[in-house]
Amino acid sequence: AGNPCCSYPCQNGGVCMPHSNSQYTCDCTGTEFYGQNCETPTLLQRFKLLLRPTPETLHTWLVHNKWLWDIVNSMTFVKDFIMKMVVLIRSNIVDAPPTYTSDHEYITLDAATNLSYFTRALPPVPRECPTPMGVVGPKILPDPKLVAEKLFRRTEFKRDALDSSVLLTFFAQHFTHMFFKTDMKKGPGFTWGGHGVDGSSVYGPDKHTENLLRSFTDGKLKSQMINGEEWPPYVSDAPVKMLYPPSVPKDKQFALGHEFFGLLPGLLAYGAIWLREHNRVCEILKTEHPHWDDEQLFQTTKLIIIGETIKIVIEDYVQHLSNYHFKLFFKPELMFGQSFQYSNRISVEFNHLYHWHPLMPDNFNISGTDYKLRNFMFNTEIPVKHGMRQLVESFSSQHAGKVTFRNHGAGTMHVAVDTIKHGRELRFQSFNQYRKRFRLKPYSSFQELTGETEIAAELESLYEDIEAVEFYVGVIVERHREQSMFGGGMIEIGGPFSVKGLMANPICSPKYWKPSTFGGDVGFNIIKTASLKKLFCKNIDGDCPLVSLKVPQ
Ligand code: MNH
Repeated sequence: AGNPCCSYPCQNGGVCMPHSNSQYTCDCTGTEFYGQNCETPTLLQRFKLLLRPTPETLHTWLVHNKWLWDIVNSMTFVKDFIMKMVVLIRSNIVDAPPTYTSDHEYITLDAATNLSYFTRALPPVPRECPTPMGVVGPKILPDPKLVAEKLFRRTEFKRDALDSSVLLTFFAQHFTHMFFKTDMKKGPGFTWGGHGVDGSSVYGPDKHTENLLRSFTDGKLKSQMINGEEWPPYVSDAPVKMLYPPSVPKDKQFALGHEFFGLLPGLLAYGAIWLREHNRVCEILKTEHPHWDDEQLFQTTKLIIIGETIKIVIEDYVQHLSNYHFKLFFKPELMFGQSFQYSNRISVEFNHLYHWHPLMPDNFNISGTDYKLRNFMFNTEIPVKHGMRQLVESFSSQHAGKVTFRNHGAGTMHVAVDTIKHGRELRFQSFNQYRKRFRLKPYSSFQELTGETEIAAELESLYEDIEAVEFYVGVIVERHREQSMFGGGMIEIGGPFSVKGLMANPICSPKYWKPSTFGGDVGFNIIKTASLKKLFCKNIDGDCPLVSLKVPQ
């Protein structure tokens, strides 16, 4: 007899325990449901279900009724309450401490203690199950290359509906590579990252790299002046491990916090602007504390840079992605005294859903010159030649692609294929299982999933059963919500991981979040007033350039 848990009989977050006689029990503890399959709500839960608006309704409210949100945004008590609820409700959906890894379909202590694992929101499908998704769908899933060709390859460039700019694209890539770091030597379920916003995209993944990037004077990082602008040092001056192709000479290889950040001028631009900001903050702290040594200036500036990062991610980046009329804000005090764990673990599902390669256009226009991706990649001359001002203005003026079906550029198709392969190797449960895990209604038809007919028909011919659609395929081809960059799955699964990762940072905890940690009010205020616009404007000479995550009309 097979494993009865392969059919996922336990509902509402109940845990399935198989017995030797092909029977099972559902552990409904803490779910507020009971019954054989945790299918019956308790009286209290029944009321909650009646009163709680669906995620779709909430989204509709948040992207409409601007007049109402304008009032809400002006009332401190009301907006504080809403922001607190956003953080608490979203982060409650993420298990802390972490529970699962990709190596076991049950809870292990390793899941909590072994930091080389990405964690898992849902455990893998047991190996002995009849099909890759449990009991439903084909025994052998369709060829990943075929799936990518039929569903992902860009036919024509579709631009993002919110007019996101390429500056947004590179922000997403630069920011998330701080914590999405698959350790392929160990396998797709493992990571060499620090599980959160740790500044490693600027300072490197370890102490050794950090020391190579430091100047050891006044807390500053090594840098060089080219054409009157501050840029990162070359590898010859800061011999960190970087992955450049042989075509880039050693004396043209910039040294950055992440080994891949030589890949694209947009990543180099963000690397350089954060480096400039670090060195700028060092000078401010040195004026404030003339007696501080290099070490204290460096360490305190690093804390400020992490604070600025979180502030900008919430108030500029997530604000843009969400498109809500409610103005999100960074206020760690809101969580004090609430039940909230200041620890975070990156899940491999979060990594997969963040493969937003459709954001990338096929060519890049910098001040009138069109570069094909092929000539843009690993081209370290471009940033220096055009300068930071032209880069940021050009990125702000070019449209990003729409994260949807048939919009992966040729240069990133292989990444999509790998993502599908990894999802299978890690035995990801189906997209519908993840919808349920994150409090969404599972789809009942392919049409309902895509909101159209052509892709729905392709999907059906590939997967046969709606319950067998894979996770990554689901989040990409899903019908978008109104006034949104994504479908409901991307938002409701990604949102909790994102909010938890930002607010569970150590600097947000009561013993850290006070002026003295950041060199007094001067440092604390740098965090509290940070914005993407200021980040660029304070670090580019002359007038403030155009800095926008949205292409101006
Ligand atoms: Mn991208 C991983 C290429 C843009 C997010 N990306 C990878 C990998 C390659 C790659 C190669 C390695 C994965 C593999 O093959 O298994 N990515 C690119 C290229 C571009 C690019 C050539 C632009 C052109 N990537 C982007 C953008 C995002 C993004 C934009 C948006 C957030 N990429 C990811 C994530 C990973 C990844 C997330 C996973 C990283 C990891 O786990 O190590």
